[in-house]
Amino acid sequence: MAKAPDLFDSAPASSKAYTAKDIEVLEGLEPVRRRPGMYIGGTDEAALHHLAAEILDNAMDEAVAGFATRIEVDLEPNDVLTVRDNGRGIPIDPHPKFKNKSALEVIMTTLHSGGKFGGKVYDTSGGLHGVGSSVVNALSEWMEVEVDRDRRGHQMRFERGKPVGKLKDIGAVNRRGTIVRFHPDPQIFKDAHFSAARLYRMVKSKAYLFRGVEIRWRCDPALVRGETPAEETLKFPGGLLDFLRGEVGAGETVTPREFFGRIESNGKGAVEWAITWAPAIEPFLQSYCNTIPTPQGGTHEQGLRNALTRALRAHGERVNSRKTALVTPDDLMAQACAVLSVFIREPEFQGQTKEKLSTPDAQRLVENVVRDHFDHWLAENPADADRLFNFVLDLAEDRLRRRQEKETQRKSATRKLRLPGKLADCTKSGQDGTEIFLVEGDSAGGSAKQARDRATQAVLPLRGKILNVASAAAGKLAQNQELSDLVQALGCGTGAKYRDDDLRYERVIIMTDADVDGAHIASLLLTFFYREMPRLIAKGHLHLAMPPLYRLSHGGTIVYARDEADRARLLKSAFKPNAKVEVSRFKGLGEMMPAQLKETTMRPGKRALVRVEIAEAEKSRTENLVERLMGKKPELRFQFIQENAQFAAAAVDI
Ligand code: 1YM
Repeated sequence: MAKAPDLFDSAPASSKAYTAKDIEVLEGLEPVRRRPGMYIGGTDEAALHHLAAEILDNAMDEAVAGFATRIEVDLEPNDVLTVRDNGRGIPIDPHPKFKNKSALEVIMTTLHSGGKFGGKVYDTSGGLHGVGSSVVNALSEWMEVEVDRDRRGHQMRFERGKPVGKLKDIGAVNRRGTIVRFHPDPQIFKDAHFSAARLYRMVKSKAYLFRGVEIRWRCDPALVRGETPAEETLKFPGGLLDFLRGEVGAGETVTPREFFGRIESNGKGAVEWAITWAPAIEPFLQSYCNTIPTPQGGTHEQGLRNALTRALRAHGERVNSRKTALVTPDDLMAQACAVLSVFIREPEFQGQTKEKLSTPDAQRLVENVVRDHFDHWLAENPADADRLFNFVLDLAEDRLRRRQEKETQRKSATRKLRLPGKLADCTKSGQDGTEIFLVEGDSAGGSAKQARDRATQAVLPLRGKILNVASAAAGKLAQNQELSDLVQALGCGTGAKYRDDDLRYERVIIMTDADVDGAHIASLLLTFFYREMPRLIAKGHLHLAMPPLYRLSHGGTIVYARDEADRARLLKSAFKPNAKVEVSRFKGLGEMMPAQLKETTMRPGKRALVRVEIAEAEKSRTENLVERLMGKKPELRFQFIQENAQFAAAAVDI
């Protein structure tokens, strides 16, 4: 039998013969049947396929160690699986510690740590792996093992982990190797069945991962579906490169040649990889350690990412791109299709499912080897190197652009968050069709919040008399809570910094009580807008709401009057003469029912709004009036009152 080439120059397995005393016995198989989840991660379909993987891995170990060249996997009906290899055959000599037992029996009926067994070169020890054949035996309804060694055949049968009879000598054979045939225990795996497709995929990946092996796949024709063949011989002399080409197919790639490499005997371990960049294909990175899949990545993947990034950056610096530093491992891998396989001694796996490689040496190993090869690859193919560098740089720039956009979105979101807490904002954003009501006091604010149309109407309650900006010192404005809330809610800035585009509402509506205090607050607000946001007024945004002062009712008729004159007019026009009309006076907006407030003052179409304007011709007169009435000099105010005392009633009616 031709020996598969050793992976290592210094491989010890070929020189070190197995002796039964090397076996370290730990415990029987009862714990496995009691808590299968602890050993194979569960009792579902995935766990069931773990059994298959375990046996297949043992055969692969024998191939990778250089003793087997061929493996056969045969799926029969009723979930019976056979795996055979042409390796040395599991040892069968009597075990010194267990007088009447063969090594095979001890191996199959005791839990042991895989690595301790006879110093296998690349056993798959670690985590779920390596606990090996005995766990599969424990969880099988029956298992038959045939060992062909030294030209004689031997058979042994087990049921639920226990031997049924002794090791049988079946006579002379001219083959060599191990055959394991088993049926998973339906008591353990209640509804689980082998999937031909899944097993085929597993088997095929093993063939890609180790070019020194030929795997014959066979499956009962009744079990095959779709693309799974009933029979196939799997051998891939191109290894991972064959795999990559199979996956990428004729898809367009950034560089015509793949980056592929393999180093097999540096004394520390073996590494093989195949990578291409294919923009139209779903990217992937599949990694393996000793042919065991490591879907959670780990140190070997880290080594690959680092090596590729460092080499590509070095290329970027050589061609003098100032943007080299932008390129990260994520950018490089974002559109990569990559397969990575390492072979190391005594690997350690991490994580709940033991699917992540944690051996630190694996990172160094991969990083050094791949860095070296990628440097050469880039230097030898300068056109490809440029294409790849520019491709990855584009991805990096896209990423940064997206981050920038996200950042601006986040910033505008927090700007919105910094709106004053008292503001009940509308849900619609932007000026179009939205309005904000500036309301006097929290209780009126409460009614207004209930009366509003949430989609388009915002309400900002202002507490008490706001600061008179015409008489206050400049610094006071910034310190005043009510006014800074107002400025923030409007979003448009003040003074020279006013920007009409930033105003968050189309209409700003001052809504105060229809009394003297309300008028005062309205005039303070008008003064504020006039001084701090004159363009807001000029653009026609500022309005005064006209809440009623009286409610007149008789029979089913209810009308609202804005002031005394309105009341007198409505008493005559809305009711029959001499009707006993009930007249009530609102003390403030807060007294009105939300429904009343909505109908009389807030609902577009029904309400009366007064737009505040400063007529061009009146400009100097307005400035003069504001200065006199609201300015710093009380004597001007006193003079105005003296001159206008006879118009006092009208002055209230702003
Ligand atoms: C279809 C499954 O298990 N083959 C297999 C297993 C072993 C050997 C050869 C083997 C290994 C060694 C020496 C060694 C196993 N050996 C052990 C133990 N195929 C399958 N083929 N001689 C034979 O590693 O030194 C466990 S499995 F315990 F001997 F190490």
